[in-house]
Amino acid sequence: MHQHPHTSRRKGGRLAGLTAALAVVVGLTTLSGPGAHAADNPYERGPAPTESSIEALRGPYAVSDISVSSLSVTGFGGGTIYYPTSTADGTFGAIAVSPGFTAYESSIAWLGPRLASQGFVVFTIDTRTTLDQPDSRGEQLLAALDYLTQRSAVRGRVDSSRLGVMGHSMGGGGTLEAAKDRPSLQAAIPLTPWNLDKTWPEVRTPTLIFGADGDTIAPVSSHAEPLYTGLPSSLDRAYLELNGASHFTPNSSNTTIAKYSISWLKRFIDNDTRYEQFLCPLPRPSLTIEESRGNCPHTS
Ligand code: 9J3
Ligand code: ZN
Repeated sequence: MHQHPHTSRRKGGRLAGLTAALAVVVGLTTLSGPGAHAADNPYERGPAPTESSIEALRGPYAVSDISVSSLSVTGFGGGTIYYPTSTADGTFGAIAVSPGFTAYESSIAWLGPRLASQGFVVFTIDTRTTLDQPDSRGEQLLAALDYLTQRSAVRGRVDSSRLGVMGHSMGGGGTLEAAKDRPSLQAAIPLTPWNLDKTWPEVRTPTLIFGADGDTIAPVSSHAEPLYTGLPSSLDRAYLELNGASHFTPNSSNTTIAKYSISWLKRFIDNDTRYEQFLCPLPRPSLTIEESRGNCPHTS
């Protein structure tokens, strides 16, 4: 329980009251700006969000990047680490992102700076071969997270207890595999996922699945929707079906994917309930959302 100075004050005189009030003002001033931390949530990063701040092309943090050669790692194909440049806010939660079948890191690269600028370390990866299947992509996402937290140049900036996974198509199928294999993951976001396995009762990681109404490669009726239904009904889970979208919509900058992904990652990796307003109640069908499902309020 967090106690504010004024709640613990007893009978102090007028001067004591003023001193306490001044201390509060000085404290607030010191903590203002993008580095503001709420005393009640040590994982909160950045200013209070608005609809426009989660839709913006860039968030409040300037971003740097490091290229990781496939020759310097094992278990995945290398990639690019995007991270907030400043060290003033301490560590950040982190995610790894996998591309789909036959595709390269470049196909999901837009998520790197878009998510990192909101206060995450984001590792967009290549797989060992572009033909790797979902179970392999899941293992590679976990190998990338292990590299990020244990060996990368930015390991000191990452909170290794607050990690998540994302991926497109077979990389989205791999996202579920990674969550199944490592229940300590705090968030999972499959994008127009493809996986032949529709049963996921083992998953304990809050999962947001994006489908695309016009997907003919991984139709929602045989992939995204049964994958969502295959998650435990007791899990914090959501399904958002993009309107007027295709299998490849997640391969370019997309504000609907970005705003709900940022909200999900903030809510579950940072425990940041300031973002709950964008997730619950569920977004209603609109020009951008064909259908939405999920539990509200969240339970974790
Ligand atoms: O990663 C994907 O785009 C999966 C869709 C696919 O090509 O499946 C065919 C086997
Ligand atoms: Zn549907």
